[in-house]
Amino acid sequence: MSKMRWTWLSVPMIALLIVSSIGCGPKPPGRRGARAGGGGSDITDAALKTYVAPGDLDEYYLFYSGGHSGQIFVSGVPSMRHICTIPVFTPYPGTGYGFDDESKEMLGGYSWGDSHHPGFSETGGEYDGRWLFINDNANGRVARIDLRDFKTKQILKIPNISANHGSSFVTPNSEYITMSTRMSVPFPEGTYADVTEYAEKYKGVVAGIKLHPETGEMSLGWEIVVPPFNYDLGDAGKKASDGYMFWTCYNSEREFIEGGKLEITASQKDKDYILMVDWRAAEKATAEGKAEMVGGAPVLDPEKVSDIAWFLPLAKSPHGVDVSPSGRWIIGSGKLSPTTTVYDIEKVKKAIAEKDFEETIDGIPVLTYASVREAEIPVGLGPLHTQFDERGNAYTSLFVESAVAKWKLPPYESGADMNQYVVDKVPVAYNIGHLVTAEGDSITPDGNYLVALNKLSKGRHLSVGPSIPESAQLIDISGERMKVIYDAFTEPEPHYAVMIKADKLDPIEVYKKDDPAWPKNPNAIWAKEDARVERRGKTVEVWMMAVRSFFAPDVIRVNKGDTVIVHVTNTEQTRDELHGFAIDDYDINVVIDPGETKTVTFTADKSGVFAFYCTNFCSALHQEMQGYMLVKE
Ligand code: RUQ
Ligand code: CUA
Repeated sequence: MSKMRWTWLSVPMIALLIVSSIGCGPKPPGRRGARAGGGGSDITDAALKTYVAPGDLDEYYLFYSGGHSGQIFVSGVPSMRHICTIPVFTPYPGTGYGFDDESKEMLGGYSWGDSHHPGFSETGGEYDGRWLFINDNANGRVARIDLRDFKTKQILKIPNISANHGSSFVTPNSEYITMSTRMSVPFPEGTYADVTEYAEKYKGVVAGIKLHPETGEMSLGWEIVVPPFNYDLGDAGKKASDGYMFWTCYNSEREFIEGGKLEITASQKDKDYILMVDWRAAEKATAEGKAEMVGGAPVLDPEKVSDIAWFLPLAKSPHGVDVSPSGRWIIGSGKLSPTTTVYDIEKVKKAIAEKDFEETIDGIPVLTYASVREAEIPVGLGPLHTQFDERGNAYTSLFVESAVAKWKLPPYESGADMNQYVVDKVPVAYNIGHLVTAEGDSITPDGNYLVALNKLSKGRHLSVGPSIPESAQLIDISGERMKVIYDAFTEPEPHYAVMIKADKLDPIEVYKKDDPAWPKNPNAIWAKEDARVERRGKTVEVWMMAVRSFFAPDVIRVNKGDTVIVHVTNTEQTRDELHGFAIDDYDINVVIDPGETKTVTFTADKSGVFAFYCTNFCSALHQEMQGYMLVKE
């Protein structure tokens, strides 16, 4: 059977074919044999649950971080089909991102980023479908994507943050997103101090990035200088814990011994911490002028300003910290411990009120572990991250065990054997990092799908040589037992992902002419008569129109050494009628969506005749959509 013929087969027929293919019947030709590690799934059931027929749409959008690709990948769930890539921190010729003046400026001279944790804007603790935020672990940045047009609109870089990992977690009404230092460096930023002075001169910083309630515009709210630990994962409190932000941290040994291997030196003590910040208190202290300006940022010092930050002791070398949908339970996972710790925010508040502290580190009180801990859950080996459903279950990824553990949130019977609360486990292929449930960071998760973001795919796909994609597995969590139902692959390398109901997003189809929702571009032209070339001294400015299937003007005459500014407007108002504007040998590649205007500025530094053309196949006469730039010596 050819691949083509699958398209007209109905779902029951496919199911029948698959059923007949297991057991005695032959396998569908062209498919390789099944591999091990599928989690014991029923193939027919899996096929029915994940098959989205041609023309049908998925139930959820899944936004994967793209890791060191710097991008975001968008897929549909349950089909797991890749739909598009949203370029964020890295130029992307496919959409012309990083080639026009505006996006080039936004990239700030960096050619990559390391995107780890996407987070949706929220209203009342629910995903509101307005914006998506994502951190850059490499260059201390965070970005905002507008979900009306799936485009990156802002990249914010702030001072004093080194390797922004514990980001971008969003508070329940999108007041703030988090940023934090993963690798402590001398403070303030730019100071030189040898690693032998690590304990005293190096510092971590955590920050609250304020969001404009209408536009989502990000700006620095405040920073807090914290001990030189490594601040890792974060989460924002909600409901019972609204008003707090949490970050795990490792290397509370506060040392960096040259040649000493951090993996060993940072695991000497048996406990590290979760840093908890009261962001309303930090906001108030900053407004009252208690912050000092350091490197251009308002920085609060817990040695001088009290009641803004606390430490919760946690099993050593922790990774994930996750807040349950009710906000009451804070889950911390120490990757070297076989248990996950549940804290009760009510007990935390009581311990703060009673000053029930073990000690104080650099002005930050450490709450007494026994007073704030609710339970330790024996989930298994190498717990990293936890997600939730709406039925009181938590799902923790186990890196070492290569599995997902499902367990019950409190209440627990006193004195009970905690093993009974770990109710199911499913193996994943292989070595899971993050995991995500549908709307899993909101106050009302959906509890039907979970995606395991695995670190190693080890050949569960056609071989592509040694540079291997990443694997993601779709898991059905609607029943008692979890079932792996689909394997998908992405470019390197998703860390976290977030999943939102498809009907919460309503992206535009074109930029409508005169739509007040979008800022008017003063260089837009909508008629051929307005197309023109103007020269001012050594600058040549072009107002160009692109429409099926020509450019106006189609000849640009310049002299070698001129500065050339081209504003291209795609005047189409029809969905999917994109045009491109590329100039041969000039490394120019602009893509203009219907109704959009983009500007590109360059120096005509090579003389000769250079063709320009449309890169996006737009009509039967797409090949004819071309012109010339003449550069006179
Ligand atoms: S990380 S595998 Cu979020 Cu960067 Cu946990
Ligand atoms: Cu316009 Cu191809």
